[in-house]
Amino acid sequence: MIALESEMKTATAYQPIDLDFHVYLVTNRKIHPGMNLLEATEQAVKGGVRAIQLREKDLKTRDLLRVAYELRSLTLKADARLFINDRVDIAIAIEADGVQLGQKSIPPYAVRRIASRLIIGVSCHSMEEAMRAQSQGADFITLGPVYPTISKPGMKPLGMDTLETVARKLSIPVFGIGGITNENIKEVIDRGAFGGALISGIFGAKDIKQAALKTLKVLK
Ligand code: 3NM
Repeated sequence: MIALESEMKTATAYQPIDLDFHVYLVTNRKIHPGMNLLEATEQAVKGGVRAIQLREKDLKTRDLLRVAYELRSLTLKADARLFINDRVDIAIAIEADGVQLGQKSIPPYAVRRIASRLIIGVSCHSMEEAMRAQSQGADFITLGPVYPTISKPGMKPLGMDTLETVARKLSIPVFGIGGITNENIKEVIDRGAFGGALISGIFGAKDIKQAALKTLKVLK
């Protein structure tokens, strides 16, 4: 018999997983006009990025699915992880490595029931959301925005101190997001985060491959 939601909400039995990336690159095809998403992602992968999140919220389902297949093929060849924003159905269909859930998405404990293989990230914006995501079975979270960012205008930045407090409190990996660049990603990690998630710091660069190389190099 299916458990009641109240019984499933707290998920404590999951084993922590080992993530093998510290730079988590999020797509936005609109910030590299003149280069399509596949080409731009290929450049980033050539520059050493090993985790991509497909986040193209305005694409229609079939267009998103087509891009997801293309990125799956690319990331498999490069031994890189691929996460799909919000769309668990597409993540399952293309055999992605994981999903990135929002606060209004299907929650982690429910994803486990339909796709136990998927790695589950949850986007959080406060200590409360972070604690809840962890207790509901997230494998990792992103926390932000850490800094002001053109990619999320109007959102009040949390700052590095809040990132540090949350990262040190949680037992699952935390990625800082929002305004992360090669100039601050090392500090993000020094403050206790597992890594940094970013869009414009790599995809907003004229030379995406070089930007990726530079970002990975500062973490060596
Ligand atoms: N999520 P950039 S901030 C997609 O706070 C996203 O949850 C955020 O873009 C959050 O690296 C953000 O260009 C935008 O600042 C990240």
